[in-house]
Amino acid sequence: MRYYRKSVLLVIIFMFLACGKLFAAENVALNKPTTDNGHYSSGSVSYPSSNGVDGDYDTHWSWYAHGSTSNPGWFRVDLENTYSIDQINLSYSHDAGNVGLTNIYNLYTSLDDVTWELIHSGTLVEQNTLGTSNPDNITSILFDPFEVGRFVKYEVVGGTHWAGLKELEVYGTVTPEPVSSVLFFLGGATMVYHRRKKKYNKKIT
Ligand SMILES: [Ca+2]
Repeated sequence: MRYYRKSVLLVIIFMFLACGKLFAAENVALNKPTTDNGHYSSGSVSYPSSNGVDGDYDTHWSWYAHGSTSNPGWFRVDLENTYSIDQINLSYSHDAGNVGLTNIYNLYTSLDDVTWELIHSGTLVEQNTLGTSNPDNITSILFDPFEVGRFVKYEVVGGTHWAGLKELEVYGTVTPEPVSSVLFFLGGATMVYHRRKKKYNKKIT
């Protein structure tokens, strides 16, 4: 009976690990590789796409048409693994008090960095965030059911301000192995365990 209980406990632990539920929510886009279709750079001033995932709300990505509303401008992040994505946070704010200016945007996911699926569209509005409880103007987008992807792209397609973003944060869990594979593995491990136990019992009797 004791061995049976141990086996059941092992099964439960493996199932939790397979589902990624033992890990706390973390921003899986943080400091991951990025590319864009252009960013502003002049002398010592630069706003590369890496600024959009560096975890710092004081840095931002800005498209090369800095100061105009030409579109579309985009940057994408490689999560370096396939995730079940249940939340994306966008921090939109510029520092010059441009209250009311907007970015109309699309969010996409991709498994291969070639074929893209539109998962959300919206408008970010520059707010007067001084002295508010949301100083970084963070917009949270929830996905239920979750979206699956390895790459996430933020694309600005209109609005009254040049494309820019302080942070793109992605929350989710690594896409689990198919349940059939997990069960197959567990079944094999349990069989080996019981065979060894039987062999051992035979030896000592
Ligand atoms: Ca940043």
